[in-house]
Formats: sequence, C-alpha cells, structure tokens
Amino acid sequence: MKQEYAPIPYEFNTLTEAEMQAEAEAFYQAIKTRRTVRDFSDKPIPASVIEQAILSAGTAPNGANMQPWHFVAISNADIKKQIRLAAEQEEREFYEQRASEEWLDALSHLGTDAEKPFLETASHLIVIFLKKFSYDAQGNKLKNYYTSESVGIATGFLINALHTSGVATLTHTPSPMKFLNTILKRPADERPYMILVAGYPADGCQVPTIDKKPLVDIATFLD
Ligand code: IYR
Repeated sequence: MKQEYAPIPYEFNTLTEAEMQAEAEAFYQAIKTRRTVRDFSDKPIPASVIEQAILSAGTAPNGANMQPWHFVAISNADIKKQIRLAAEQEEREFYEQRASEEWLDALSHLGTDAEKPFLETASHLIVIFLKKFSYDAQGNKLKNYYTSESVGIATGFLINALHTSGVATLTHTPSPMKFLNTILKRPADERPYMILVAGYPADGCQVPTIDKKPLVDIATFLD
C-alpha cells in the first residue's frame, strides 16, 4: 500500500536578523574547533551519546526519503581488533604499492602510515554503510536515489553531532573496504562508505597546523 503524505503545518523557528547573525557566528566558532584526531584515549564514550548522534544523522535530507544508510556502532574490543587487522592490510598495500608519489606527497604533512592503532584504542568505530537499494514490506527491491549525496550529508550531521557532544572523530576510508561486510555481517548490496572513529583525544594529543581557505577563495557571491 502506498504511504500517505498528508501535509502538516511546519513550525519553523524564525529568528530576528540579530539572532541569525549571532547563531551563524556561534556555529562557526564552534565548528571550526573540530579537528581530525589520530591519537585516541581508550576512555569509553557513553553508548547513549553515540545513539543520540546517530539519530541526528538519520534526520539528514536524502533522496526520496529512502534513508539509504545503515550505521554500525562498535565498542566491542574483539571486533575493533578484526577491523584494525583488515584495515592495516589494505593500508600496507596502499602505502607500499598502490599510492602514487603525488598522493603520498599530498599526505606527507599528516604524518600518516599503515599503522592504525586508533581502530582498536578509540571508544567507538561507527561504520557507515550506503544502501543502493531498499526493500518494501513484501521484499520487493526498490532503487534508492542520490545515495552518495545523502550518505555524505548524514555523515556530516553525525560528525557535527559528535563534535557538539564532546566527541572527537576521524574519518577513515581504507580502500577497498569490503572486509567490513564480512566482519560486520552486512548484506552484500550495502557499500561501506566510511569508518568514523569516535572517542576522546589521548592526553597530549597533537594535530597538524593546517589553514582553511578564506571566504573569497571558497565562495562567490552574486548579488
Ligand atoms: N587511507 C590512508 C591514506 C589517507 C588518504 C587521505 I586522501 C587522507 O586525507 C589521509 C590518509 C590512511 O588512512 O592512512
């Protein structure tokens, strides 16, 4: 049966221009403090905080409201270890064979290598899967739309929700990532999109000095 979508009034929170400006500035000040962390403490993040952040991610705009994502949140030490071992195997191939000199050069300021201890140390790994298809109640296969855009936006919401809740993150994409379907027992038609490492930074954690481009370099305004 086709679902009904009866419109309801939207209770939009209209701000004054002064409030808009203040909120816009406050958001920028808060979000610019987010940094990718590669050195995590093993202190656990409460499961309820992770759950709440995933609920936020699930509100993301997406193609035809098919919600083409699945999140697997892992705090289990044995599963984290399996993921670390499989990811490091892929990463060794990347650093030793697959990556071009140009790519390695572009990465050099990050100081990364094939060793990924954070995959075991950090409180949680949140593996985000992209679903090319949905299934209705009768088991009929339905195509999902704009899946990479949708999952990218949801992942952005997730990172923002975690940062706002005091959780540091690292976006990690060993390639290929099919091993995640096997370890996490996800169906073959779900594509691993990203591992989001989430936890507290380790004591004394350092991050590289990087600049963000100024507004004139990232935007054009046509009034
Ligand atoms: N996946 C590798 C390499 C890597 C690639 C990019 I592009 C980065 O911004 C960072 C790392 C790794 O995780 O080491």
